Amino acid sequence: MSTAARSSGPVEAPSTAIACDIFCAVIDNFGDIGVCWRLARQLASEHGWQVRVFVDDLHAFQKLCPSLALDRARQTIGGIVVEHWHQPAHAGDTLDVADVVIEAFACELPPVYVAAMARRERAPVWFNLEYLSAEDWVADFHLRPSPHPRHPLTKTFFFPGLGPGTGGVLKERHLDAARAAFETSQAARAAWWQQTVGRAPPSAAATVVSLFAYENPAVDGLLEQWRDNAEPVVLLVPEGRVSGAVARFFGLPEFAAGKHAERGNLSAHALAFTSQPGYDALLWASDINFVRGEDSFVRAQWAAKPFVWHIYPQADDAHLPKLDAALAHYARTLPADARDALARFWHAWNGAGQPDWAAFRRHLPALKQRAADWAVELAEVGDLAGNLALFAKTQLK
Ligand code: TRH
Repeated sequence: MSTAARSSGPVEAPSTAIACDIFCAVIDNFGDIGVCWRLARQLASEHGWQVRVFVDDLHAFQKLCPSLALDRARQTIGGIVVEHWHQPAHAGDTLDVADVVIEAFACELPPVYVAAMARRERAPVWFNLEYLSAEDWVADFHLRPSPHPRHPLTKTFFFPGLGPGTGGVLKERHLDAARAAFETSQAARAAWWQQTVGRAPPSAAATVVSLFAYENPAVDGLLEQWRDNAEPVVLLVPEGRVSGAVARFFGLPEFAAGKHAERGNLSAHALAFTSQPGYDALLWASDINFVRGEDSFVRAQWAAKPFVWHIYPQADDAHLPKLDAALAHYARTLPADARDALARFWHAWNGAGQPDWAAFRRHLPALKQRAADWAVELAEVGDLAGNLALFAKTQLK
């Protein structure tokens, strides 16, 4: 274990704790740093590791971690050292190589750092943490070693996934208890509504929908269907890429945090982008969650509510088989008609056809039950941070 002088992790003493460096290059959006920060916090708080995060975009990071200072090259947040990483050469002020090195999403490590890894008396455990995919091939490639072409180092591919034999997805130990505490406390929910939109919770007849998505041509038709819905729909929209379309629908110049608009049976609130724990509460407060990318997609599964996924679009529609692979897991035990309605709705939300809210809504009881059952099934794959920590420890022995 590292005996280097680092700021201590919150659980174990610095001299015994495993030191871990996570390198994160933000491609766009929030998922890259969202996943890395969640992993960092879990490795520190649940496994007692001393974690350092190298990240090249503090602005994206600050959105989901408001206490981050934008002007500091190095800072410590909740026991985790955050380095503003100036790619590609920068590797921290001191070349202090960790026991475990995580290269997130195939970002390239600084060559000077890799050379220092090779010089280290004991080679670090080196992971390439991949993007999440529910496809079957993932289990075959998970934990495959890849020897470095020049240095005596081996990189291990760590594949998140939704099925057995994969690395699983991130899930904090306290998460289910926190969700249950929120869901069973009328006072907590009332306080959340008051704080978030300045109102009491909507009536039980209303359907509460959270909407986190990329720009999406299907949203216009869906807003119309919600406007014309027989029962009230309360829409909660964190400020972002879909906000422009919502503003246009209501004839507003923008739909910025704090704004509220109504048409027919649709009542919409624009929310400020919150911290990651704040986003979980939004998912728990809603009946149906529209999520995107990777990390919010996972959080919606732990929220155990029906959800609709806007997958990150890739060139040549490479994302479509991934969408279907996720559906194959998630919808596996649904009755055929509910499964078809869900698949049609997800496909429409991702560019194929028009979303049919009435058809989706008709199957809500089955979708709710499946969402709850799926959260239990998915937990059986094990939490990603725990799976990674366990593998690293076997290598460090
Ligand atoms: O922001 P994203 O679209 O990120 C994507 C994906 O990660 C994708 O795989 C990757 O290739 C691409 O970026 C470059 O969606 P994602 O993954 O859901 O990340 C959003 C993060 O923001 C997640 O950690 C939840 C968090 N969040 C908050 O903390 N507060 C909020 O108010 C909201 C709306 C989100």
